[in-house]
Amino acid sequence: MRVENPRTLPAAAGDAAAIYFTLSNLTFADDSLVGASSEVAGSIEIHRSALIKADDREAIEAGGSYDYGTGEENEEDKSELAAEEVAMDMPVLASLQIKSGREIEFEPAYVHLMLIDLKQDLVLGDDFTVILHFAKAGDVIVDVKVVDDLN
Ligand SMILES: [Cu+2]
Repeated sequence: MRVENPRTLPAAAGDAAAIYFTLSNLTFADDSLVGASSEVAGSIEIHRSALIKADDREAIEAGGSYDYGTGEENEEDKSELAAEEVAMDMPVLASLQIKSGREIEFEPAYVHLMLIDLKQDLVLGDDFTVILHFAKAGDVIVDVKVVDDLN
């Protein structure tokens, strides 16, 4: 599994925060992200953005075969979308399939990991560790950076 550019926006202790990155399954097996954990949060959930068009939801849940492409959403300000996501009630996914050879972009208006009940402030310029749990690949340790611009 390869995780590129893991990032989040500044946030305050007690709040929630969304994490974004590019996930690539470089293994020869289909796999699933089944959860994540971090010392900075009470829990971490896999969220599907409520901003996603209803027609696309089924494809996402079927296993990372959804081609989100370069739709109109991408041209909007991602940081703004991320703030919107944190304020929303978002559907929780029990797991997210990623097929062998596939890449999934975790990004605003698509899917993200949500840090619930932050134990500390996330300060611009800081970084922190998140462990991604995969059904087959096991644990993958990720260093998430706190940025002011998600693009
Ligand atoms: Cu969320």
